[in-house]
Amino acid sequence: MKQEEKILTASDWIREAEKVAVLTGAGVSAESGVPTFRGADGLWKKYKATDLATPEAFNRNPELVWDFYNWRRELISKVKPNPAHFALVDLERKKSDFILITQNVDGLHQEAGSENVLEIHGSIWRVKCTRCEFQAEDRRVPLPKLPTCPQCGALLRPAVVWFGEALDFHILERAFQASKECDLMLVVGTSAVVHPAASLSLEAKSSGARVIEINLEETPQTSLLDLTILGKAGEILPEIVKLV
Ligand code: BJW
Ligand code: ZN
Repeated sequence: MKQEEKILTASDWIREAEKVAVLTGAGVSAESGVPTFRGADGLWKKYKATDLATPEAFNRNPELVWDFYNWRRELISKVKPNPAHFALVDLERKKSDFILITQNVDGLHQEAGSENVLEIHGSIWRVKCTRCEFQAEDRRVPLPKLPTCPQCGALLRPAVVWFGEALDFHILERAFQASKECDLMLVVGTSAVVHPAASLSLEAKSSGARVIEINLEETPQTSLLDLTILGKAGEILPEIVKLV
């Protein structure tokens, strides 16, 4: 199928669908200037981003991990949502039953204007205590070097989900429910290797939904999904949504 044909097919399918779910990953924010996790841009100093996103790394060296998160907070505070984020805002306005499930922690979907958003890997703009239940939004850039809990004095950490940690049960349940119930899922800018997020598209597919993938390259799920459109999310998504 030619690219224009794929874009027409995608917009037809979205128009026909009653319930639309979107799953996004780091590729959606790449055109805003936020580095992705895997691939050439995914490096930070001499460490891999994915090696720093673990509880073990934080226990071993909280200062290094906080440096990484402060660097990202500063970077994200300076960037703006891109046409991919805005196209998803338009799509939400066009569809009465719409949910956006994001693995991103940058908050750019909400900044663009998306409303029904599930942040399954947490938010870089929240902190939580390593000892008590304290959790709060904190947008200071930079944060104090090793921030401490206002309630108990213990070390604070970013309120994000690291490897080996459980996702919030209620958020994950809603994400699986939406994936089961949707008629159409758009999977945008994710390498589809991190679970359980990567299982959501498979859940949608096995529950009978059409699943469309938009990515710069094929992923391990490409052959299992209904349609893959290769290209930049910031170019493809506006073209599709315009036709819905
Ligand atoms: C573009 C583009 C453009 C670029 N346009 N496209 C089953 C099998 C095997 C392993 C597991 C399994 N189930 C669980 C696991 C273990 C693990 C896991 O999945 N490991 C795999 C890597 C093998 N999962 C976990 O540990 C999860 N927890 C868990 O399972 O807990 C179980 C448990 C239960 C009960 C008690 C205790 C435990 C947690 C996973 C948390 C992931 N966390 C991170 C960090 C978040 C915080 C932060 O941001 O700092 O989440 S890691 C990182 O990966 C981040 C991302 O959200 C996530 C996914 O990455 P994403 O978004 O796909 O980005 P990239 O960089 O990989 O890909 C970008 C894509 O965009 C590429 O494809 C590009 O081509 C594309 N692209 N520019 C369109 N312009
Ligand atoms: Zn505390």
